[in-house]
Order: sequence, then C-alpha cells, then structure tokens
Amino acid sequence: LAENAGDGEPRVIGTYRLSKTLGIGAFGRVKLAEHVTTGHKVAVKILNRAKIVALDMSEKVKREINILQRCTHPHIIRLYEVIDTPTDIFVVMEYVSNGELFDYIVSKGRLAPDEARHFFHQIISGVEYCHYHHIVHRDLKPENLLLDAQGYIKMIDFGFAKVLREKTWTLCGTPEYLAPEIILNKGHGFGADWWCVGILTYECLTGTTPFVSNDPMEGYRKIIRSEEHT
Ligand code: PIT
Repeated sequence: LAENAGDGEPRVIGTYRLSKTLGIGAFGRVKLAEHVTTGHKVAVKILNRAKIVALDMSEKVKREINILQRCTHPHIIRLYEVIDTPTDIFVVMEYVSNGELFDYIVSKGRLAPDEARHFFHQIISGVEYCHYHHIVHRDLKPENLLLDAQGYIKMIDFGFAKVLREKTWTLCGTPEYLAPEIILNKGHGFGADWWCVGILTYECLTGTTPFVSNDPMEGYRKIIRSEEHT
C-alpha cells in the first residue's frame, strides 16, 4: 500500500527510493531505502499521521524523534533527517545490515564469555552516553540492539525513552512520604536501564532470560523475590 505510488513505481521520499520492509511497529513500518543518486542505504521509519492521531501518540512520537536527534554515539542508531509530509512522518536513520542481537543469540544458542563481553562493553557505553544526556531508554532488549556489518551494536527504538528532568534528585516533599529510590538515588529511573543490561548479559551468556513465566504476575513475583534475596 504505502510502498508504491500507485503505478507500480517504487515510492520516493526526499532523495531516497523505498524498497523492502525491515520491520513493522505499532504505528508504522521501517523500510530500507537507497539514495537515488549515490545508492547510500538508509532505514526509514514511516509514521502515519492519521494513525498517530487515532492512537493519541503525537507526544510520544515527538519525544522519540527529539531524543534520537540529540544522540550521536557509535552504538546508537543515527538519525539523519526527518521528512514531514501531510500524511506521514519519515524518520531517516542509519542502516545496519546484520539484524537483531536477539536472532544472533538464538542462532548461537548462547555466546562465549569473550563475545558477551564484547557486546556488554558496547551496550554499557551506549547506555552511559544516554544517561549522561539525561535519557533513559526503558526498553533495552536484544530485539532493540541491532548489529552492523562489522558486528557492532546499534541501539534502536527510543519509543519508551524519556528525558529525566534535571533536579529530580532534589529532596522535596515531606520526609515521611519519600520513596526509597528518591532518598537513595540521585534521581530515579536510570537504574531500570542497568537492570536491563543485567538481564541482557545473562541472556547473552545462557541463551535465556533469568525470570521466565507464561503468567506475567508470576513473572513479576519471580523478579521481586530475586530482588529481596540478593
Ligand atoms: C536499521 C535496520 C533495521 C531496522 C532498523 C534500523 C530499525 C530502527 C528503528 C529505530 C527506532 C524505532 C524502531 C526501529 O523506534 O533492520 O538500520 O527508533
């Protein structure tokens, strides 16, 4: 539907010609595209305006684009440009060719410690960069870590990411009512990403996540129990 102009010709947006679908998300798909003259490959996330409005996701989309625009790091997918049209928003990003870390782990069963360490190094470097810029990703998982042609990690999908406002660490309110993380932490939220890094590392080394259950409530219970025992 969206990939063809109607006459069978591949759709051109800006200076890029769209080709195959790389992935499908909640309100749009990510397509491969090539620069019409140089052939330079990019990944284009197509966000349909009508769907964004219908799902009341305007703020979320704005936030994601804004966050990705501030990030320039070797292990975070680069955002090149945003092409705004009356019907769609095209987010033009760096293209990486080697798929998800998820599929890589599945194909290998589990990774050798040296290889897990190689990924761990890159992941913590990307997470540290985000946190330094007050950004929490909040959805780190091997599906959101892509591999480039050289096998290096690229973080994607900042759809749940958030900029933690400065001064959240200010001790305000009535002492009796302060949550532990407000008292203990210099602002809360960043810890959630480090938790994910732990799960990810476990998954790289064993091929499975540590807390598995078909029932979400049972899964949460397992997570909470482990917190209490460690
Ligand atoms: C690539 C290659 C590929 C998929 C993607 C990029 C997807 C990127 C992406 C980025 C986001 C997002 C969803 C998908 O929310 O196979 O270079 O920020």
